[in-house]
Amino acid sequence: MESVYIGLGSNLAEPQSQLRAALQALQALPDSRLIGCSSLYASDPLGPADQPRYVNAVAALDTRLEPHALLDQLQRIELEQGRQRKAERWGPRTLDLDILMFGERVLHDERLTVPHYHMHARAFVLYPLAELAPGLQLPDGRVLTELLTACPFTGLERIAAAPLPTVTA
Ligand code: A4P
Ligand code: MG
Repeated sequence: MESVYIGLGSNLAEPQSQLRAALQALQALPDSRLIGCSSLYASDPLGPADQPRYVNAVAALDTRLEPHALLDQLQRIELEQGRQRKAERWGPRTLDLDILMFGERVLHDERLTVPHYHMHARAFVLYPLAELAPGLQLPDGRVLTELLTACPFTGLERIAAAPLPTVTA
């Protein structure tokens, strides 16, 4: 089993319900075990400002799936929850599931960049991630505590407790 962190985001069609439904879908993934989820956070949109605020969280999953097989599963869940891919970059969406970290792996191909390319600078990723894995280190050696120091909590608001029991790494 490898330890994976998944970023969840939604700003359409009842975002909190979208995240809870996504967690149920993650719980049902083959060859995998959902370990926990952070609190839910409301966050100001990154990208076009004329869209609703997001709800974000991070989930921890242990899996025997390979990274591309996991990505296939995440994209299936996004589609099942009504995700429409539009041309506009960073536009509104019912559900976005990003692979933030996949064990110690560093991947870069046409479908997958791991660690996720902007995770190190996004408050709506780093603060929920810190609830699950406060001692986390990125494959390049940077530690989560350092990244948090450089990333203010601005625009973020904790709005609900973890929808699942959390196991701290
Ligand atoms: N892809 C590459 N690496 C990965 C990865 N590690 N995990 C590819 C998941 N997918 C990965 O993604 C585009 C392509 O990225 C996929 O086909 C996959 O092969 P997408 O989900 O179709 O499109 P996207 O999410 O709009 O693109 P992008 O650039 O990944 O956007 P982000 O970085 O996900 O940002 N503001 C707030 N407050 N909260 C948010 O959650 N999210 C976004 C989207 C913008 N603003 C936000 C938030
Ligand atoms: Mg995405």
